[in-house]
Amino acid sequence: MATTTTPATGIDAISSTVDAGSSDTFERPIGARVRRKEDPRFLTGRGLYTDDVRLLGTVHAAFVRSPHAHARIVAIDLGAARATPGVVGVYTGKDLADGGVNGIPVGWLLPGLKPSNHHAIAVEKVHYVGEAVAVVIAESPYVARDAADRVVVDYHPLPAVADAEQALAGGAAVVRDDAAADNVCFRWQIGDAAATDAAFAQAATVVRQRLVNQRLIPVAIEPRASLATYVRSTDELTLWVTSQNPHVHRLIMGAFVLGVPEHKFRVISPDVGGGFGSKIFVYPEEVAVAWLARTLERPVKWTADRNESFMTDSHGRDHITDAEMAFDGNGRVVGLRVNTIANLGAHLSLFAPAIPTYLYGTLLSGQYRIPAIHAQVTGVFTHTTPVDAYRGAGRPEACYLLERLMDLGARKLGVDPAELRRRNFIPADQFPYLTPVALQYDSGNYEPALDRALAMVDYTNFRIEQEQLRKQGRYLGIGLSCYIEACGLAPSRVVGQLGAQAGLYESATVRVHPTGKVSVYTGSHQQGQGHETTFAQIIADRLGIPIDDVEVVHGDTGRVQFGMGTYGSRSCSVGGAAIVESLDKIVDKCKRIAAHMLEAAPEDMELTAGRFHVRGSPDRSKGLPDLSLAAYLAHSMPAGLEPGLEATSFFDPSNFTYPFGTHIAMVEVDADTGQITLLRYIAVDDVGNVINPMIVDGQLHGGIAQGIAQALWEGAEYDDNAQLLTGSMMNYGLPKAHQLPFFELARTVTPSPINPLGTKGVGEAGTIASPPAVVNAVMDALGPFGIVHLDMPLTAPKVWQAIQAAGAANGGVTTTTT
Ligand code: MCN
Repeated sequence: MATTTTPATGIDAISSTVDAGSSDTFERPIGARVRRKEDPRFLTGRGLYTDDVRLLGTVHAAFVRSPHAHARIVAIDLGAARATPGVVGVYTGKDLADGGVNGIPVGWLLPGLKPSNHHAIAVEKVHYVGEAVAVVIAESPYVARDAADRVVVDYHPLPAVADAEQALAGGAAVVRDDAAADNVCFRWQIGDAAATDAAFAQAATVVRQRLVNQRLIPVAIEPRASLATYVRSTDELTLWVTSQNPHVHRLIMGAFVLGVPEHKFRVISPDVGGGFGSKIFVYPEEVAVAWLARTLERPVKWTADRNESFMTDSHGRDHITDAEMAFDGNGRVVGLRVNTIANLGAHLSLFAPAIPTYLYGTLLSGQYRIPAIHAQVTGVFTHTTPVDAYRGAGRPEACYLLERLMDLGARKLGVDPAELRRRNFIPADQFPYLTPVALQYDSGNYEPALDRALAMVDYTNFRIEQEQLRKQGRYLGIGLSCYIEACGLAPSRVVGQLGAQAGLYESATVRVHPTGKVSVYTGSHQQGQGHETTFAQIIADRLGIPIDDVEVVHGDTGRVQFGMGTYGSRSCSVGGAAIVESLDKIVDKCKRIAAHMLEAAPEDMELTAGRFHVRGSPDRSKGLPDLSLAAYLAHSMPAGLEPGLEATSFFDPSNFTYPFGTHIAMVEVDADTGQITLLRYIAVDDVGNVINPMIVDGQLHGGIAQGIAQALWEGAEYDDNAQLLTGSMMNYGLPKAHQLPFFELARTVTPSPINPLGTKGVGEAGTIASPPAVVNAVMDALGPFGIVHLDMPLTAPKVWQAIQAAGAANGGVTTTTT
């Protein structure tokens, strides 16, 4: 069977089988639905998570947390806690500061931004509910918890503010004494204000909408945890921690917070049970645990309980936006004006400044040709849990805004929403495409994805049926979302200029052992994305060896070279590309050794299905084990070639990758109750070449579920005193499987030219695309009531009230149920 090779990359397109050049055929691992290698251990309870690590002599930490959103700490009485049998010690923020622990820094600086001083344990003041005030160390976690309850803190409560708009109003409580009195952390803008004003002045039609993209709380199955141990004799500190990026953890904690040299500090992040962005950041608890292990010279462990997770894991989203879109007489978008207030919480979390700016404003062109865009963002401190990256991070907010405006525009213009989008798509022959908000899209072809999705949903017939059902008092709606996202933030040179305090490359070492088995050491790390399988597929595909002969090593600074970790859907396209570069070096060396053994010229050697053979002579060949053994025995190496068979590469991409697609939601709204039923969900995605279609589908399933949940159920709520009202599973609306329809998935394939695999990211696509698809569908269903917009989450009471209000406005007719 012939290969299907994509000219842009040279990588075989999905689901291919190649002729091995002999009678046997070699199933190409890339593109195959390989079952996840890691699943047996996860499904049988044999995963090793941070809390599973047991060290002799471990003591346990429990944090005393503020019940107030804003208060001065007048005094702390530690006496009763210290006197509790089994307590080893009790420590305050002052103890840590006196012990040389610095504040946690910010990893992305914007011009004029003044970072807050983020102590691991509060000193003098608390700034949000749940902030740590003291830590108790005891022989058991139960004693530690009980003793923590015996710490008496004398607080002087101060006025607090949770809402970002209210924090900007005159007379609002000042959040931070060490920041601006107006609670503004930064003001940032992108695009051309004058050109946008001119476009609006000429526009035939303008739609305007205030949009609230509500605050979300990441709820990973595994709560955050840390365990540290210190060995005095070797001066080595080891920290096990729930981290998506252990090297970044080590660098920041070692160099900036604790003052521990990197070569004496090992960070291990074993299995991680979900992160969704929330485990990228350096958190106060792990700083305290590491410092205490060193101070006490005993292993110290802390595992968050669920309430602590809700209060202290970094939250996501929380934008209030005034958005306006201008159209010409032909329904072409001529301008977009955006003014966003972004709630940052009480402290600047590690990458917080980047999320509502470079990961949001730069995405505001979407799939469309928009000649003039201007966006302003005001980052605001409030007395709430810090806000940072959460699956999608800025891109869902941009997509939601654009796709809601597209639907509002369609309604006002009287144009079909699919047609309006099609009219404004960037044409396929315009790539690479430079947007007015500073990004250059690598590749794209938007119409086929839209066409496919419309065909799958039978759009034309749906519209006919929708009309008929409305006459019977049934309100069905359909919603489109044509999304784009930017994955694999890069290149390091550019992000450095934009304020990133880190590079954004990825590393990989491929080590072929003497017997031909392979270990790959990757700087990426998994929290459920299946890297142990997909990375093994990349190696097995190239070297022609069984997937089970490949071991993927990650998450340990003591074993893996410096790497940047997993976030921004980068691991396949950046981490995978680093593996490919190392494989190139391995293959090159193998060819030279094989040529030497076969008495041929290296340039005449070819690799086919695991055999290095002389071109045109498949029988004159050597397999990988022959060559690796030869490389390690080194009895007869080609002149000038060193023994051993391993290679390291750092891949720094020249650009992001830009996956895209069209998602369509179909809903029915019960006008009597406001209840929404999701009837169908269709997703046509383009993530370039695909390594493992099953894993890609799984990533989309999870992402879509999270996005639907934002649209319909989830939302963090604070009261007027900045108390978190949704602090547990009882009152935070996580999605449940029975609420979700079967997801109907399809793909188009437009390879990315900027990495050797031709892949684009998929980890966040579903979360980005789905909220506007669902909200657009509900608004479409509510069209007959004259309701044009409701903010997420679209809970039944909210929808019901809107229908009642619309009915009252229409003379008391609320529904037309027969
Ligand atoms: N993949 C593929 N072909 C492609 C693209 C990706 O086969 N064209 C595979 C990759 O090899 C990888 C998986 O799909 O196994 C996801 O790859 P990628 O899109 O590169 O994303 P990352 O691996 O970098 O994962 C990060 C991304 C993000 S940013 C969040 S948030 C997220 C997500 O992935 N959090 C998750 N998916 C998650 N899935 C789980 N189960 N848990 C989380 O916390």
